[in-house]
Amino acid sequence: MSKGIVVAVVVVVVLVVLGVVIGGFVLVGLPMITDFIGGGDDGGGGNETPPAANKAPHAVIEVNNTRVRTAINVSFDGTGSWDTDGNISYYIWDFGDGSGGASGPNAGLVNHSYADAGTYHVNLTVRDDKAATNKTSVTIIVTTQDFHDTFGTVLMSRNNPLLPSNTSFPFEVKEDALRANISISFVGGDFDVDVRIVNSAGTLLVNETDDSILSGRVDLELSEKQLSRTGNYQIEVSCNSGSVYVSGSVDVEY
Ligand SMILES: [Ca+2]
Repeated sequence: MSKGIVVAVVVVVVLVVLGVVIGGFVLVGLPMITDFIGGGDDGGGGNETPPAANKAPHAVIEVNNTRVRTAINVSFDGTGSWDTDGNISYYIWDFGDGSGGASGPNAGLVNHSYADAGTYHVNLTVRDDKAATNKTSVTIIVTTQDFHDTFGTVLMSRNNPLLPSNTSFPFEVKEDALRANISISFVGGDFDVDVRIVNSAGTLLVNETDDSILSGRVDLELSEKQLSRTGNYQIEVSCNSGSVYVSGSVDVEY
């Protein structure tokens, strides 16, 4: 074959292949086009591909503290909520205390404080851009400082026989106490003191020593478990050496 014939054959082959490919597209494309047009004519044939159904969003709450005092702001963050096929367009908060709540497209991050102690169920409903919703909740325990007392200053001494070498301060624990914070301050020379806390059955809960010079301080926290027994607890302070002034405070939270 001459070069001219070879080129001609190649061109023909290419054109045939192209024709098949284009024809294929046309063949494949045509039914879709006719179907589309036909769908309009007959008012909705059974062969239509329905629009993808909207997927519901997913509500998420993050909170900075699930146990707070009354009047302390809690930060509620719903901005971690998500929607796989759209976006969160609206947030609705119910703080569970009968307040008006909070809502709006920008209410993803809100603060709220509680006036009264109690257990509150906070609900967040999120709405996506196609009006589908989802709800989640979190429980907040609000406590109040139900008992507060201070001890007057007592001078204790191991050296002076006219002064006591130990003293004790009582405080009452009622049912459902959540936490107690006890703070005891010492002012003296070179002293050594012991602090013991015993419950109403006489069981020792805490034993701390402070052997500071001039001033010292012992801060103690009793847990809900340590406060499970009701009645009069004692803070017992004894002076092992030197002389020292003792004062302090107790807060029991419920
Ligand atoms: Ca969606």
